[in-house]
Amino acid sequence: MQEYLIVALTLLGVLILAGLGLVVPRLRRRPQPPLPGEAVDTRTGEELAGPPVEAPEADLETGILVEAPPVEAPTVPVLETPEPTAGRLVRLRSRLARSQNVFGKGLLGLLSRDRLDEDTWEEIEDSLITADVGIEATREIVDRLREQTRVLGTRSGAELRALLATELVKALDPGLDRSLKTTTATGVPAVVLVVGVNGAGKTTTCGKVARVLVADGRSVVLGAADTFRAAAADQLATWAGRVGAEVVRGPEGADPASVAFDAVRRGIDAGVDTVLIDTAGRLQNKVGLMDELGKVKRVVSKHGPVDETLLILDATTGQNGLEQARVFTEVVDVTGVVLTKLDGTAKGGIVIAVQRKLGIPVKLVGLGEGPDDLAPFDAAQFVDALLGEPSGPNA
Ligand SMILES: Nc1nc2c(ncn2[C@@H]2O[C@H](COP(=O)(O)OP(=O)(O)O)[C@@H](O)[C@H]2O)c(=O)[nH]1
Ligand SMILES: [Mg+2]
Repeated sequence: MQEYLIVALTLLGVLILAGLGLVVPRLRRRPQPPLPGEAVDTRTGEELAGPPVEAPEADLETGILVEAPPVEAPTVPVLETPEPTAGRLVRLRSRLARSQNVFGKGLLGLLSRDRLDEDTWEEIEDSLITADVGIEATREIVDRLREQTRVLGTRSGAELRALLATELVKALDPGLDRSLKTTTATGVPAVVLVVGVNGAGKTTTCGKVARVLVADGRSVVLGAADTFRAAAADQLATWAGRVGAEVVRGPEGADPASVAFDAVRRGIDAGVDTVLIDTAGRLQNKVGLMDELGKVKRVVSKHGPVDETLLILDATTGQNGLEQARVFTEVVDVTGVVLTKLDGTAKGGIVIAVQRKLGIPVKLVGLGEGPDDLAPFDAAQFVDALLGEPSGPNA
C-alpha cells in the first residue's frame, strides 16, 4: 500500500515539474520584443505579409511615430549620391553658352578693335545693356574700361580680357557673404524659407539644395507649404525620396503656415540640421502675398527665427523679373537670391543687375533641370565662365 502511495506521489511530482517546464519559458518569452527579422511591424504589432523585413532602426531608437521616409522602405531603390558642390560652377560653365557669345565673343571682339572710338564704346555699352547688366552698372563698367585702356594703352587680347574680367568681377561685389545658413550654433535646426513667383524654380531648388546638404552629411526635413496643388507636394516628395529626406505635408488646400509650422516642429523633434520650406508663389496682388508669406514667417518664428530666406528668380525674365522680386523683398527679409535657368535664354548680366537693384547677394545659380545643376555662386569663376575660353581668337 505504502509503495503504491510513493509511486503515485512520485508520478504526480514528475507531472507537476513537466507542466512547469512547459509554462515558464512561455511566460518568460512573452514580454520580449520581436527580433529583427521576425515578421512583425514594430509600430502596429501586426504580422506582416511576405518575407521578414528589418525593423526601421530610427523608430526603435526614438520611439517616434513618423511616416517612414522611403529610405527605410524595403522596396525603395538605392538612394542617389549627389555630386559634390566644389567646382560645380566650373564644371557647368559651358551651360552659359549664350551668355558667352555676348560677353566673350561680342564684348571682347569690340574691345579688340584697332580703334576704340566713340561708336565702339557706344556699341560696348549697348552690348552690356542688352546682356541685362542694367544701365547704371553698364555706365560704371564702361567708364572704368575707357579709363583703363587709355591709361594702360592695352591692346592685346589677353590683357583686354583680364581688364574686362576685373571690371565685371568688381561689379559683382566679390566681397559679399554668399554662404548659406543651414546650421545653427544652438543645435536647433536652421530654418530656410524659399520664396518666389510661380514657375521660378522654388520646388526644384529646394530639392537641389536638399541633395547638397545630404551629400555634405546633413539631415534635412522638407516642408511642403505650397498646398494649393497636391502635385506641388508630390514634386517635393519625389526630390526628397531620392536622397532619403523626410517631407512634412498637409492635405491639399491646407493652411501653408500650419504646414510650415509642423515641418519645423518635426525638424526639432527629429533633431535634424536643416528645415527647408517650399512655398507657393501666387502673385495676384501684393496684399495677398504679404498676408500669406507674412503669416508663414510669423508662425514659423514661434519656434525660433528664420535663418535664411531665399528668393528664387527666373533669370530668363530679365529686368521684368526684378520688379516682381522687389515685392518679395518688401514682404519678407530676403537674405539671398538664387538665379535659376541661367542655362537657357538668360543673359548672364542679370546677376549684376539683381544684386545692384535688390542689394542682396546672389548665393546660388541654377544651370539646368538636372538634380545637380545648382552651383554656389562665385564672382570670379562666374566671370571666367561668361567670358568663355581664353584661348579664343581674341586671346
Ligand atoms: N533649364 C532650367 N530649368 C529649371 C531650372 N530650375 C528650375 N527649372 C525648371 O523650371 C520649371 C519650374 O520649376 P519649379 O521648381 O516647379 O518652380 P516653382 O513653381 O517655383 O516651384 C521646372 O520645369 C523646372 O525643371 C534651371 O536652373 N534651369
Ligand atoms: Mg513649386
